[in-house]
Amino acid sequence: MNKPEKGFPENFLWGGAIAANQSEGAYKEGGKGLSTSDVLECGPTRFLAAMDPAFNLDTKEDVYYPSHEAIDFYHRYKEDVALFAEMGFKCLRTSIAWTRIFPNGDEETPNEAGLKFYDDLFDEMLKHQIQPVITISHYEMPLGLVKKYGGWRNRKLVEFYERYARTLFERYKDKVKYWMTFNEINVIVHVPFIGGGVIIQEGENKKQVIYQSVHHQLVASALAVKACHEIIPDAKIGCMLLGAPYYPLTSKPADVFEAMEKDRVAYFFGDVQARGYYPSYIKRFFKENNVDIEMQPGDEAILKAHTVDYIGFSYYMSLVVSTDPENTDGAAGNMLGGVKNPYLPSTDWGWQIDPKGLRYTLNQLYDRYQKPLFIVENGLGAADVVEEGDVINDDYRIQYLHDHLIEAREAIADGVELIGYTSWGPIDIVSAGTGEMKKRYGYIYVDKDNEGRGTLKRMRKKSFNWYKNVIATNGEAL
Ligand code: BGP
Repeated sequence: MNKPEKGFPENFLWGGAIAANQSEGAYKEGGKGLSTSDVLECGPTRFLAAMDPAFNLDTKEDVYYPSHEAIDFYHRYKEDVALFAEMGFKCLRTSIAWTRIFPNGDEETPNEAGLKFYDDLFDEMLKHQIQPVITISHYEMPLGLVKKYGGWRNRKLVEFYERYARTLFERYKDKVKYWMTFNEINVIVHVPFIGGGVIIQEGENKKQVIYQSVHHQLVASALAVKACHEIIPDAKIGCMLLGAPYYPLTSKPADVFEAMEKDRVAYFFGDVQARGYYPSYIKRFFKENNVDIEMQPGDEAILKAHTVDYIGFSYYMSLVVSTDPENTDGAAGNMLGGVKNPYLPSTDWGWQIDPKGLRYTLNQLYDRYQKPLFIVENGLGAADVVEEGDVINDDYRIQYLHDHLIEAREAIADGVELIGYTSWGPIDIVSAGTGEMKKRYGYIYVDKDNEGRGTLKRMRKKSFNWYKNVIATNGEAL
């Protein structure tokens, strides 16, 4: 790859990232089955609610579920893809809704209407020279697999996922050359229902259930890598980690060590997916927490043989850890949490803004794995105001993205091999964490509110032309 001293490589994959459950809507159309995201309500506690052993897996009447219509991308994708093309996108990251392809998850044959939808979507992107970058499972899975099998705690899921992945590779082999197996795979440790359709029951050893489910996902991911390499030899398939580095609050050795331990909770996944084996530190952790992973003969060989081609990751913020029990000054943080960093500002949703942390993360990941990196999510969730004449002056978003891209450029100059950047939610979509529409990331505004009211009209924000110019100049305009 051509690496200019201070700039972005040629063929850098500029674009944006969305997910099926947060954008498509049409939750029952084309034979789609219900997914785990279809039973999540709107509100700040929706992830917490899904941690309750008594969590209701059926939709209730008179309740608003944000995924059911979302921004109606299912019907409006042509208009939206044209807007992405106008910005000059080289790629669009989205996910496939598992439930459009296998409505309950355990069918033998796929649903043709679902397959056809993505054929049409990918054709539309390719018509505009936009490469699809596809996540196989982004925070959703068939609800049928949760009800009947208990989600990823069940080994059967490996087989169902492999069938699903193989179906996708066979069908889209000529159209999709960039894949990722599981979105933010490490999230299962923090919110098991979101990451793996797992509900922990009273009295269960939570860590045992979670890491057994994790093992199943890691094997499934490796089998998907294998299948992808067999079926689409010219494709690249990566993992996808939630990247939020931990800093120690003080230079107290205990704090420094704790920050390393916290980082390892996420690195564990990358370590297995990129290096191909369970790292030594996790074995001690398992022992001390009475976790005993049941493996099948051959699992270790599968993990070893089928490592990922690149590391995809999201980056929104850094986090801070303190071993001082008196320090309860918490900061919000995309499911992970920590204490407040006195040196950083926060977004309206309490996420700490740290552009330098992106350069730090890129260097850490590259030092650790020596594989190409792909920033597949980054962005600012903010409440935008529509001014007269449909004008949206989102200078704060431009600032956030600008500052992060400057640090990405620095990381490239540090020697990091970075293949692309897809900012999160280039068009406003449903928030994963809260289900809100008010928490907007887009260059394109969508007229819809938290209660589901609005015309769904699309409007260009100030950041639209800004990003267009960044792409047109391959980052020179920053
Ligand atoms: C990541 C998820 C996305 C996403 C983003 C922003 O964790 O992969 O699906 O939505 O975070 O989070 P939120 O939507 O909660 O602001």
